[in-house]
Amino acid sequence: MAARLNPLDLYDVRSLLSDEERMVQDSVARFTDEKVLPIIGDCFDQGRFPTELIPGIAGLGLLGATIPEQYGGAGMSSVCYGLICQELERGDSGLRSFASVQSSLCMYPIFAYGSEEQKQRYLPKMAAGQIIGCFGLTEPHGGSDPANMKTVAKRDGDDWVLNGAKMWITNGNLAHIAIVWAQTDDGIRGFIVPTDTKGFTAQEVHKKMSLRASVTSALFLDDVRLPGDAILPNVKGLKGPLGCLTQARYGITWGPIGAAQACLKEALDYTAERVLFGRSVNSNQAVQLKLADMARRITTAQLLSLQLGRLKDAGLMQPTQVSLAKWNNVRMAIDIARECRDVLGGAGITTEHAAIRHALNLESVITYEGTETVHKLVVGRELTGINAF
Ligand code: TGC
Ligand code: FAD
Repeated sequence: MAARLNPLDLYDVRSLLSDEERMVQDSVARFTDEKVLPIIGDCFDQGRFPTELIPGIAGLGLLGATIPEQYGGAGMSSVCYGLICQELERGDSGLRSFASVQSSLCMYPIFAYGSEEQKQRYLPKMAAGQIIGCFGLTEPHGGSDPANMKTVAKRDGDDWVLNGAKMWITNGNLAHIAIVWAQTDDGIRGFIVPTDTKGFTAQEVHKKMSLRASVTSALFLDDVRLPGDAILPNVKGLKGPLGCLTQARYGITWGPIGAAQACLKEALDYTAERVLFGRSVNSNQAVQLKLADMARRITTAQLLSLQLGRLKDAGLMQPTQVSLAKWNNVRMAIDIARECRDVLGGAGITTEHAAIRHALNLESVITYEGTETVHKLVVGRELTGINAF
């Protein structure tokens, strides 16, 4: 008889990974199993980001994983970075968010657009988790259209003076530095803003029903005065922040695979144990159809992200391909998390089980880094050549 397939990896996508990629996946998976899963339900209940996990995350090289070793990074491939996101998000989207923001939205712009002095000064400490960053692009009047930015940076002698507000900023109240995007006479530019600078305030967003184990903040910049060398010198225009988003969105295509796997595993275990009408719940056709559909969608997402990662490592990945995968994979995961919640019945409504936590978290994931609609329209623009935004 043929060996049984792994229900969370029906096509043995793991066999397509290199030894190094498998090793990275295993070490992050262990971290999630041993350090994250025992506490994360309580963190979500309490609305608390587990800062005590930061040294462990940094110790495994998960912050700036793809940044070269000369700047303190781990010099890993994009596929390794994707697997890191997948295994962290199997624990909770909040942890993957923390790593995405630090790595793709803060370390990446310093690495890609910063001066040598900025790279030396910030990147090693960020990789070690000693300096935490946040990324301020979205503004209160509308995040989907960042070109309509109101935050301004004006020259005053050698200094820059920043005024404006940013909204929904992950890590805002944890951060030592903020990468802030602002309009200048020369178009949109990026600035490294130490969060203890006079005039800078971060205010945590409360009453969240999603990403409760993550810090989300509003940022206010009121005559924030920065030295001339706080600007990221090597990029101008919207392509600066959008280039960072491409990195982060790539990782986000992998993360929700982990969330969906966690939910499917929980549903498989629960429906095997629970007996109704004289038989286990998983022996009903209606339930098996749901479980089979989840496995189908997870498999498709795994293959999509792996090929995207291979394209990225070959220097061939296009932003439209990232949009398609972010749309597909987050939609896959939120549908699965909701369906698993249903299959758990009443038990599914508490955070004793993971499904509702993942489903609620994915409400943010489907909105941030470009809403699902934005990504569909990016694909539509590619197909038709018509900008429908
Ligand atoms: P468009 O005219 O298309 O482009 C302007 C310039 O940017 C270039 N570009 C890109 N570069 C790199 N990567 C991409 N994905 C790029 N997309 C565009 C483009 O080539 C052009 O360059 P140039 O040299 O010609 O000037 O700009 P648009 O205004 O038409 O863009 C439209 C749209 C809707 C796609 C864009 O504005 C968009 O993506 N909106 C969504 C905004 C968004 O995703 N915000 C996310 C904020 S950060 C966040 O949510 C973090 S959550 C993190 C967590 O907790 O995990
Ligand atoms: P809007 O842009 O106002 O959109 C409202 C609705 O209109 C959406 O459904 C959208 O799809 C739709 N819409 C917009 N344009 C069109 C169109 N042309 N056609 C059809 N429909 C359209 N931002 C950061 O900069 N840094 C962060 O660290 C960060 N972290 C976040 C963390 C969380 C938990 C959340 C929820 C958000 C975070 N964001 C962050 C912001 C996020 O990127 C924005 O919420 C997102 O880009 C959408 O912007 P908005 O909320 O202003 O919605």
